[in-house]
Amino acid sequence: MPQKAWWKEAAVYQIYPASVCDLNGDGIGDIPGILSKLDYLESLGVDVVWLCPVYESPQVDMGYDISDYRAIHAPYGTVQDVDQLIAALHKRGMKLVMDLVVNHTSDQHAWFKESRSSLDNPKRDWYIWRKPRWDAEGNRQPPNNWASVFGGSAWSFDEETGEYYLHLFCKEQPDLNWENPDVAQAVHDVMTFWLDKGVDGFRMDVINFISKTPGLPDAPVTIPDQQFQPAELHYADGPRLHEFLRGLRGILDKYNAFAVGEMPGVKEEAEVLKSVAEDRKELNMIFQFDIICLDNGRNNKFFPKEWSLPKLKAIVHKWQTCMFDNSGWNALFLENHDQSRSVSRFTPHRPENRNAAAKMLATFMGMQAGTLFVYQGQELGMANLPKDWGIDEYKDVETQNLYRLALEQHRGDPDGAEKVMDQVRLKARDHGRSPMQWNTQKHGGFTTGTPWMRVNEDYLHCNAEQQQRDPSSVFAYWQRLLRLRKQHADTFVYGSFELLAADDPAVVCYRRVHASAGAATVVLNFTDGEYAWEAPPGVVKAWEGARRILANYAEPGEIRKHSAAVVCLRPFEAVVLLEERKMC
Ligand code: TEU
Ligand code: CA
Repeated sequence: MPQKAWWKEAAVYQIYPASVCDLNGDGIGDIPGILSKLDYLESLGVDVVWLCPVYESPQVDMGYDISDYRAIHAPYGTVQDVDQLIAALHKRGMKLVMDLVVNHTSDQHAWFKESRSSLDNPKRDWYIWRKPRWDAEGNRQPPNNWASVFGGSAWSFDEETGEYYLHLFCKEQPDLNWENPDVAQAVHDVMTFWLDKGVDGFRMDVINFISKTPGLPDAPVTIPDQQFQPAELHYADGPRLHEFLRGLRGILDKYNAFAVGEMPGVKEEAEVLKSVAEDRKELNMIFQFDIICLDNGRNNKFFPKEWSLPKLKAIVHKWQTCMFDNSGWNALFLENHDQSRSVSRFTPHRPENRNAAAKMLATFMGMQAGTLFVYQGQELGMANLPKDWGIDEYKDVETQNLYRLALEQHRGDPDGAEKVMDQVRLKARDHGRSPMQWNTQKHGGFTTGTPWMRVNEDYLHCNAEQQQRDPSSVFAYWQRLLRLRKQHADTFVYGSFELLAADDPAVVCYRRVHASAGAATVVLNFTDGEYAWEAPPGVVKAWEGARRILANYAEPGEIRKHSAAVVCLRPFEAVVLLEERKMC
């Protein structure tokens, strides 16, 4: 049985500050706007708010390029506004988690400006500088073949000092050199600054990228038709990662603060456990990427990849049982600001079944063991941007870069442009970044000005105000789900996990079992059609006898008995059946 902790039972609501609520009419969401929505968050039933970066930033990558860790990006507000947010959340018994982006800074950060100013500047070694390589023709080349996550080389040349600097993301996001102990110290100081203000913890951006393979060797060539190669092998989970994480933990422990690490590219159980197993004293949990990379194809995410339900189930089973058996903990998420909307991506549906699909996905994730992360708008079943929007509506630097790269790679294919656009429509980060849809007023009530990004036109029938009034809405379903999870925490938070019907192509079925509190069975139809499911006998018994504590259809479904019992599931039907133990 996992040890109990507040953060295991918590539901975290992720906020993308630019897109929540614009209170002063400049078209950009702001912290006062967030403050005006705390009643809404409290009524949803979440416990923690994770605020994406609000620090001073040139906004090349929407605030993930920070130029001052102790100042707030002016359009979002001031440090005093954050103080107020902390106080207002604490007054409600809620907590605030800030984003900590310390693999890299902005190139406009004072540290980098100093670093690039001369070869012997004391901050030179705070970033990763290397001399050029020269090819056989005498052309200057980057120091190695690593590709940036956003496409192209991970190195940029600095004319002034004649060296390249490393940037795993945009060229405006130079990587910090964690080999220099002053860098770790500076990061610890930033953490202390915010923890002293009362922040309850951090979500740590690409935190497993901070230790690189010494010598920065070339990555193996895995994409032969591309000059620069994926190099996670050399920068994800490097040799000193866990030493650095324990350093961060030292600061967190002084405040009993919480940490969730974002860790793209870690797939091995043993490696993940090093970061999250309780006795390791590193992080509370990490974001693991298996599910959200399920449909990313060759070369980059704008190439398609078929995925199947058994594959998805195998991933869930792997991480659910791994954490239970090894005193680790999962962070449960299907959406964030880097992903498209789950209802569009994982459950292609007819329009009339959209809400059922959104509720089914909520159930799928919400009944698993782990800390639950809800991304703004997910609680309304917000969907991807309309299909007829052109590439110009997509503002994200990753979308624009990878789109161009994918087009190049489809050179000569007359359908290339359309193929790439199909993937953009399915997976671009922009889908998760469009403004919140509050009501039926212009721009969905997000702003009285001109929104920085166009509001999804479906706000007229998908918005918070209508859903708050409607007991059959996706919002009301999430409210129930979050309440039930708390009420039956022994089963849903701490219980064991058992996957049934692992190979069924349409149904997800799992059981959560707690020795004394009881057991629950979750049945989910992942298809847009009716499905006659030959259910295992135990499930049939539960279906007939147990209490339906959560369901996305009002009336129970029918069971037909032929040779075996067949449960007739309706499109995207979701049912949670609870067998409570009788107390004697
Ligand atoms: O994301 C890290 C990351 O790996 C993403 O680039 C992700 O894989 C990709 O966007 C999926 O399409 C973090 C932040 O969450 C992201 O917003 C930042 O752009 C990135 O780091 C750089 O800070
Ligand atoms: Ca504003």
